[in-house]
Amino acid sequence: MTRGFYIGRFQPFHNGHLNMVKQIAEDVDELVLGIGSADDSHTVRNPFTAGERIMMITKSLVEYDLVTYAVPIEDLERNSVWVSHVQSMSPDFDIAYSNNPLVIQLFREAGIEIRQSPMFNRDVLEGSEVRERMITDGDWQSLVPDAVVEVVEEMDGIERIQMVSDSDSNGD
Ligand code: NMN
Repeated sequence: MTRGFYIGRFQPFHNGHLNMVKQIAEDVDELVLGIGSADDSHTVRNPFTAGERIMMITKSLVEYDLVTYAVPIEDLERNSVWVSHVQSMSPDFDIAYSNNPLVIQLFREAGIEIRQSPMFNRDVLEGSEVRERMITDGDWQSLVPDAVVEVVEEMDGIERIQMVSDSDSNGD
């Protein structure tokens, strides 16, 4: 039995993430999705709460034959203890997945196997692209699973991200 750990901010969970989960599913029996920066929300970079991101992930993955766990991971001031913090919040895992250079470095130093994929770069680009389209009334819906459209609409997410973008104090 192999369990993976895929860490990301998932702001929002989009088709690049979904493709990544499908790719990781070929390696593992179970997958933990670590919801990074879980304590942040209501900013342009992190508009959605951990709970809202859990809904997006759970509803997007319900149709797939993979056991998944969504675990919120708050940010810490100390990078040196972040991997221990992750381990203290997550079910045990064998392989971590990320393309974030800091995340890769921290897991490597902790002696945990870390795999990256060229697709992760696309993820980062798509996350900011999805948020930009949400702010400018563009077509963000085609970049995310249908379940995410439903969750964002249910919580008036577009109104929120446009409001925090207007207030212009939290941009990245
Ligand atoms: O690759 P992304 O989508 O940015 O996700 C990585 C996540 O891991 C982010 O939420 C980031 O804040 C988090 N992280 C936190 C620490 C810390 O709290 N010291 C260190 C490395 C990564």
